[in-house]
Amino acid sequence: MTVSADQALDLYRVMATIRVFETTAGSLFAAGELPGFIHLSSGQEAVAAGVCSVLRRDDALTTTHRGHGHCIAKGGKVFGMLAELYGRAAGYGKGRSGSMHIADSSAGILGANAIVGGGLPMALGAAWSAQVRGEDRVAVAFFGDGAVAEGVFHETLNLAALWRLPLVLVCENNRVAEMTPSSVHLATTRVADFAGPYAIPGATVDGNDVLVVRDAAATAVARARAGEGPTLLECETHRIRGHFEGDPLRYRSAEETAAWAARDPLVLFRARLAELGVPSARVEAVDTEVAAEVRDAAAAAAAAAPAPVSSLLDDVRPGVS
Ligand SMILES: Cc1ncc(C[n+]2csc(CCOP(=O)(O)OP(=O)(O)O)c2C)c(N)n1
Repeated sequence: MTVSADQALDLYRVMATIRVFETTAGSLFAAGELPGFIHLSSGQEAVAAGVCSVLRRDDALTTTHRGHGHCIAKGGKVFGMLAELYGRAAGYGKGRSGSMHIADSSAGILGANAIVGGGLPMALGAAWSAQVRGEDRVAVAFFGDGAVAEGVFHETLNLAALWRLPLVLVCENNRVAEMTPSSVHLATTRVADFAGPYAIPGATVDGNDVLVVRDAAATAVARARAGEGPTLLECETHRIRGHFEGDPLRYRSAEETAAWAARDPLVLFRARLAELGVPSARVEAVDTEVAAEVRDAAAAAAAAAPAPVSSLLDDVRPGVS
C-alpha cells in the first residue's frame, strides 16, 4: 500500500499528537494537576496511527487502560480528553470517568476500559451488530499481551471465527503486563500463534513502523469488511514510560531501553518522511502545530469548570444500589 507525502504527513501528525498529549499528561500528573490515574502509551504510537488510518469514522473500536493514543487516532478530541483527565464537566465523561473510560460514540470510540480484556467482547458485540444489520462496518479491539491468557480473549476469538464476524483483534505486544514478562504467563509468547486453533489469519508485524502496521491493518480490515471474518494482528512494540506514572521501571535494563530508543516510532518515521521526499520544514511545521494544539487544549481544560459534586450520581440508573 503506497502512501503519498500528504498521507504520510497525516500519519506523522497523529503520532506526534499522541506523543505530545502523553508527555503533557505525564507532566500534569507529576505536578499534581490531574486527579485519578493515567497510563501512557508513548512508544506505541505507530500501532494506533497505522490501524486507525484505515478505519472509517463509523467503524468501532474498543481500547484499554492505555487508550489515549487509540482515541486520538480514531478522531477523539484532545480538549475533551484533557478535560476528562482534569475532571472537568466539559470532559468526555463529564469529568466523572477519567482516563480509563474515555468514549466518543460519534467517532466510533466505544470506550477505554480499566478491566484488562474488557474491550474484547464489546468489540465482538459491535462486529456482531454490524453483521446482523447487514452493514459493512468493522470493529477493532486493541489489547495488550496481558489480556492473552484470559478466557475472554479465547472466547472472543472463537465466536468471531465461528460467526465470521468483521472484527480485527490488535494486540500491542510490549512483552510486559504491569511488571510481569509475557514469558511468565503465556504458554506461547508469539501472540499471533493463537490464531491457528481458531483457523483465522494471524500476523506478527513491527509495531514501531507505522507503514508496516497500516499495511497489515488494511489487509485485515478489507477481509473483515468483505465478510470474510476476523484477523489477529500482533504488533511488536515498546512502552517507553512506566506501567503507571511513577513506576521506577526496576524490571527494565538500560540496554533494553537504549535498543528501543533507537527504534522510537517517531524517530523511524521522520527518517522515512525524508526518504519520501517530505521537506523537513513541513515536518517541523506539524510539530509546532501539534504542540500549540495540545498546549491550548490543556490550558482550556485547566480553566474549565470542575464537574460539580452534585452531578456525582447523574446518569446512574435509579433503583440500583
Ligand atoms: C481483569 C484485570 N486483571 C488485572 C488488572 C490489573 N492490571 C491493570 S493493567 C494490567 C497489565 C496489563 O498489561 P497488558 O494487557 O499487556 O497492557 P499494557 O499495560 O502493557 O498496555 C493489569 C494486570 C485489571 N485491571 N483487570
